[in-house]
Amino acid sequence: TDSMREGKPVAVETKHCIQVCMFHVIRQKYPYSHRASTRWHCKPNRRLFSLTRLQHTKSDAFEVLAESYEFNEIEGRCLAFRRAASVLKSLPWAVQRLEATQDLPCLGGHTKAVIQEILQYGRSFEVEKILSNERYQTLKLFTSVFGVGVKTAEKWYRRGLRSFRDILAEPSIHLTRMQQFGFLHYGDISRAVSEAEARALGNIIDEAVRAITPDAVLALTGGFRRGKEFGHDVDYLLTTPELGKEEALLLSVIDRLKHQSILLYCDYQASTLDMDQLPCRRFEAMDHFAKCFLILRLEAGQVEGDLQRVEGDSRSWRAVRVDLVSPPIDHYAFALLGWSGSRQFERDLRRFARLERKMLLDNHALYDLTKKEFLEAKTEKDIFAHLGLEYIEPWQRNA
Ligand code: DCT
Ligand code: MG
Repeated sequence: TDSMREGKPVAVETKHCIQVCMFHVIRQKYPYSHRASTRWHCKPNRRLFSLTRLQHTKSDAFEVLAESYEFNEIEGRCLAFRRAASVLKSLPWAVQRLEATQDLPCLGGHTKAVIQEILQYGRSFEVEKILSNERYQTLKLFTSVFGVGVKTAEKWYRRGLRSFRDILAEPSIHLTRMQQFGFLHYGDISRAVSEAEARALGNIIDEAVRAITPDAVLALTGGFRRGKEFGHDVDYLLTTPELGKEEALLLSVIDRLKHQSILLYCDYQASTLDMDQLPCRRFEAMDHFAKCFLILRLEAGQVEGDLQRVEGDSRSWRAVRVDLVSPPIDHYAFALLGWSGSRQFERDLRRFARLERKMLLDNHALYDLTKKEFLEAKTEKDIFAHLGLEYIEPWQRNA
């Protein structure tokens, strides 16, 4: 980080802080205006997709490889491909020759072989083989249902089930409530949510929150906070300045949405926050804040422009997935940083904290292992400062 402050490229300095550093390096090398930068992550993406985006399926070659390893529960390789994809995405220039990737971090031999193949033949035979694999196709289909994870998908696949029709016609399969609603609203919730739809939902939630607690704190998080134009859901944090009242606020908001008849599904999870159990070392573990996973009904009239739906769909509404998370106000900054993502950015920031700073960071807190104490933060800026990192805006966290 010292050399980072001096403006020297440090992306290859250590393996631990690659992604965090990549952003700083790229920012210093390629300065851009604030307005332009909200789209900054999109442009290089598009250029990259001309390299690794598979024309016929519109998916990303590395994402397919990562997913295939995820389905085979080979976590290390899965993360390696996600990290490689993320480094390539953060480049403001298109890779045209393999030599150009020489000094980039996180690109292993396997990744480079795939890049070389794509540069040479315009396709990756390994990726094409995965895409035509029946198990991959089936797991991809099953895990696209809300409430179905890799383990369940695998179980169904092993039983010889290959389609939604097979699952729904199989009397011995007992779907969870979440899966039932996942199937019921499949067409809607597997369709991307637009920025305009996210904004409309924001208005609805804001109105509900204000009616209950006028001084409540409500923040859009997830991909939309990072400036993405589309997402798979809409994520919000909501809390109150009055410590201990946040859970009641969330329950009242849910109640209000129910009375407005727009609550199609609600999976409420009460808070299990216990400071004695922190810090948590498992990244993938769900945090302990009170939260709910919802499916809400969004009316066309509430959205500026059109609803995202298939042609010929004459309904005046669509279903949208919404997550509401309610941390106590003294954990708010950590929850905001964690829920703003991206997942890859969070993973790398945590890794940086652990390996470079001997600190444990998660959605709840930052713990200094040397001093053996929790470090307080009111804002995200405080957390970056504790980590000795320059603050970066959410739109720069699209790793
Ligand atoms: N997150 C978390 N703990 C979870 C789930 C998510 O800390 N159990 C964080 C990581 C990213 C962020 O919250 C939002 O999660 P998603 O909605 O899955 O991702 P996204 O970046 O908003 O992308 P999408 O556009 O697909 O919703
Ligand atoms: Mg999201």
